[in-house]
Order: sequence, then structure tokens, then C-alpha cells
Amino acid sequence: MFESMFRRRILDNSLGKKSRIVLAFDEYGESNSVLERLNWVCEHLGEHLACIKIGYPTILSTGLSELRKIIFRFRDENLFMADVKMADVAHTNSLIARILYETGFDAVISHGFIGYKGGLEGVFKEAKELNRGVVIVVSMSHIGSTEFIDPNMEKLVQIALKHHADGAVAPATRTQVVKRVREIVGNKLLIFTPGVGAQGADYGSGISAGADFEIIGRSIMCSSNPVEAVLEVKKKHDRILSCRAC
Ligand code: BMP
Repeated sequence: MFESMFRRRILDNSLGKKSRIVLAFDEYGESNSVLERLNWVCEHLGEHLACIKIGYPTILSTGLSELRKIIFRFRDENLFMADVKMADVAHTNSLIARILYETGFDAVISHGFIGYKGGLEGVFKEAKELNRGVVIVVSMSHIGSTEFIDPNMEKLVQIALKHHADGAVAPATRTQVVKRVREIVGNKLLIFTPGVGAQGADYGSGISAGADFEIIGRSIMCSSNPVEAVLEVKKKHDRILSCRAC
């Protein structure tokens, strides 16, 4: 199976750091304090994280040029994923993806429901040219996902597979969806599961359902001791993974 650079790097990182955690960094507010917080995360939590996912609240607070400096400072030991859930026409998606990859992001998240022709193709084109990652949302952790997205989940997974995405986002809050995605994709896609912690799913619920990674934000970032919180999650994941191996 063809292994993209992002897939290889995140799996190596995960193995080396013994971590299935993708930290959702969604800090916002005054630019310098957000940047300082990100710097702190890279220095103190980075050794325990498979990847750092940065979302709109942060990107809109800091802008890209300062963010770029931090990403470039820490990118040898850390992976960075831009969570902008693209959902535009190909030309615009292509510009957004290029700007984010040039900022140093290793992967971008895009919605799948826009379809490939004239939509997702812009993202895949940039990813291919710059050898970076694409992760497709196939189901979401909030209940509204069952209205429009989930009835099309299997088609979204097929688009991700057909165009060689690196991974899919599926909800730890509805583990039957994660299990079904795993049944369809085998080991061809990495599965990233948000919804753990602050949104109510237990630590480890995504991994137990067959996901590769859990996306976790507030329950780590808002805890009084984020390092301890990360270590607690890792312990939970270790227990589940060692049971899976027996
Ligand atoms: P938290 O653990 O604080 O709820 O953060 C979850 C993160 O995952 C947020 O960055 C959110 O935007 C993202 N996310 C989600 O919660 N549900 C989805 O279906 C897809 C996401 O990317």
C-alpha cells in the first residue's frame, strides 16, 4: 500500500511517543498570549502527542505569519494539522490548502460532502503537489450530524478511499459509526475521533471502537494540569491497546 509522508510521519510519531492523542488546540484571544500558549504546548506536551490540530479560533486570533514561526520551530518533533473543514469550490479550496501547507501544516481537514469534482479536487491537487496530508470528515460528533452527514457517511468514506485521503474524522460520541468506518476502510485510512472528554465520550472510546487517534481539546487544555491530563489519557489508551493485543 502507498504510504504518504503524513501517514508515515504520524504513525512514526505515534509509535515513538507511544501516543494516540491528537491535541485540539483551539485557544483564542489576544494573539501573543495564544502564541505563548501554543509554544508552551509544543515544549511541554509535544513529547506526548501524535499531532497538534489547530482550528479556526487560533488561526483567526494569531494570523498565519506568527503561527508559521512556531510551527517551523517545532515541526521536526511535532506534526500540525489545520482544522479548517474546507467546504468550498475547488479553486478556493486549492488556495486555502496551499496557504496552510506553506504555513507548515502537515495536513488539512476538509469536508467530504462537497464532492470531488469541482470541490475536493482542489485540496487533493495541492496535497499531491506538496506531498502533504488530507483528512476527510465523514461524520461529526454533534447530534446534528445525523440529519444530513451520517445518511451519506458510507459515500463520504468511499470518496476518501478513492482519492487516497490519509484519514477520516468520525465521532467517538457514536462509536457504532467508528466501527462501521473501520469495517469499510480496513487499514487504508487513519481514523481520527473527536468528542472525547468535554463532549461526553470517555477517554478511550474512539480507540476501543477501532480508531487510530482520539482528538481531545478542552478536557486537556482546560485542566489544571494538562501534562497530568495527557498522561492519564495515555494510560487509558495503553490499557485498551494492550487488551486489544491479547
Ligand atoms: P473538544 O475535545 O474540546 O471538544 O475539542 C474537539 C475538537 O474536535 C474541536 O477542535 C472541534 O472543532 C473538533 N471536532 C469535533 O469536535 N467534532 C467533529 O465532528 C469534528 C471535529 O473536528
